Amino acid sequence: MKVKITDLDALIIVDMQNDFMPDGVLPVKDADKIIPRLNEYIKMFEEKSNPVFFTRDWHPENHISFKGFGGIWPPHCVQDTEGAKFHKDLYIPSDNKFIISKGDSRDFDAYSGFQGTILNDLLKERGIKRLFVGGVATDYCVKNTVLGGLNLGYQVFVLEDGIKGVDVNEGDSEKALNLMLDKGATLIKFEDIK
Ligand code: VGL
Ligand code: ZN
Repeated sequence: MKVKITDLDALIIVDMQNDFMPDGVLPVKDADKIIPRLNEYIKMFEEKSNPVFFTRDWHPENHISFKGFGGIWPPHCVQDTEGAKFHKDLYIPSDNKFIISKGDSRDFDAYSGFQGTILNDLLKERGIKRLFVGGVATDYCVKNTVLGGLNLGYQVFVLEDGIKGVDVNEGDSEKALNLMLDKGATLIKFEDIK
């Protein structure tokens, strides 16, 4: 399947932060391996003057998703820490890019880039109808961002060569992908885009 990028399209790169990298506190296996491919997508969208959105987990240090504060996760992506920064090799365009912080208040967690953010408003303002989503983790924030986009009426493409999952339970990422596809998302890879 070939997909032509038009001005209705936006790229969403989910949570490519140090804490989710293989040597981070909440490691996603091989998360760093998708960076070169994600950079190719980012440069392609930049060249075509399409917007690129970077979501990031941006938690206070006593966030409810953390063990000891009611959650299941080790403390991760605490605001203004090294672990919350994007991986140093991730290419961030200087123009037409947006950083979307989520999970930034203590009592509210957000796996979806749409939850509690202005992402949908920014997309609507720009007339965006189709989303291309990559990043981590397939079974948490990618999944929920994709489902959120579908629910809001966007056509959503999942970058199959640009996602990695945490798989707390074996098969979680595969299940998550199947759910996204069931709900109407389409899998694509870099070669499918022109
Ligand atoms: C995520 C677990 C906890 C993610 C965020 O970005 O997928 N996973 N917080
Ligand atoms: Zn989190």
